[in-house]
Amino acid sequence: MNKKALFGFIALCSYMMLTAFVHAAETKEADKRAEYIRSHFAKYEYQIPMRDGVKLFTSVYVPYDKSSEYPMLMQRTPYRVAPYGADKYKTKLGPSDIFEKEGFIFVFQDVRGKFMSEGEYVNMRPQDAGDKGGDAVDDATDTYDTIDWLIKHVPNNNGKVGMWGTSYPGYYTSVGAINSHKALKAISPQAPIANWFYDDFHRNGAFSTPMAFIFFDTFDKQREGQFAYWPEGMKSKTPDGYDFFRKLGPLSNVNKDYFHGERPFWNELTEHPNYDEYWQARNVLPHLKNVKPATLVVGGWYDTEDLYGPLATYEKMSKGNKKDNVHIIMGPWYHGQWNAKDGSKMGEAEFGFNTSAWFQEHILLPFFKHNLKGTKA
Ligand code: PG9
Repeated sequence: MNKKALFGFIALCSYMMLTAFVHAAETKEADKRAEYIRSHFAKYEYQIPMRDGVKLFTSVYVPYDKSSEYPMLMQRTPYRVAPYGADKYKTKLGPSDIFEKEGFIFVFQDVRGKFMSEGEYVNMRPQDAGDKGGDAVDDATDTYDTIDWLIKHVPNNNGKVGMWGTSYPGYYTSVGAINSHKALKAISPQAPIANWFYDDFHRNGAFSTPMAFIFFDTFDKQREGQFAYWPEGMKSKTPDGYDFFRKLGPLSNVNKDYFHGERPFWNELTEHPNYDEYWQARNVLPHLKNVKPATLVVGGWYDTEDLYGPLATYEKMSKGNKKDNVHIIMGPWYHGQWNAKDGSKMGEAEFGFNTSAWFQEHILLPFFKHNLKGTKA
């Protein structure tokens, strides 16, 4: 073997050993975090009744330590609160382990019509229960009813609730601020969907076929009752997405060849190609005024899914408010990277420090501690 080949071989072996070492260290750290959660939190599962009788499945993790009462940090999500079963634990509860060690009660809820919750799912449900009155429901009333039940039933809570969530869960966080429950003291809508026509599905008016096709293949599969598994998507016939969508032909071929009319929201998307009343009814921004909870909107300048949402949400919430309780932080992040382990770079661009860890430790955790525990900001 000549010198050049030998050097290359040594370099390759060194790289593979380093990668294996880093992977082993990360796995060890993840196992340690999961073990901390299992040994420090009791898990409860509830079916919480809404005002119309529909029950929403909710997992709650309560610190075993009873030396003080704890605020609740809640996520309402359409993406599953798995694992299900009081003996099966999540391996992460907060954005990072400093939230679990700080001490909160962590709440995760399947939103109406999704997974183990009852009811009918409506994408970006129009927020109109307030106009209808009585036991009319929408995502805001479900949030209100959930919080009201939690503070009355969850052991050792201090009567204060925070919400956080990214993307679609970010939308459910924003909605919590509509006619909000008085116990909801702090919300952090992160890359929240605000107006779906502009957020994920159109760029300068052009429909994002791949985003919608791939997402609704599984997300919009209709269900017969509650289930815990993520629906299986169709098997791709090619690894080349560009080639697949190029050969797809007219949009009508999606139902003809793939969905066969069985994805209702896909049908609605394609029946409303322009920003008409259908989309306007799903725009949550007009409802985000007189926001009472302290609010920290989060977004990433390199977010290719929801950059519109955080900027529009902040503008609407802050302009519509008399109090100075709405703030925003934008960073050099892709979609959700602010809650990831590594925020030190974006492709070739190095930032010189871990921006995500800095955000979690110096911005998000102090925000919730101050507003939910009264800690000095
Ligand atoms: N807003 C993100 C998304 C939703 C639907 C399709 C594509 C992206 C998200 O919730 O992740």
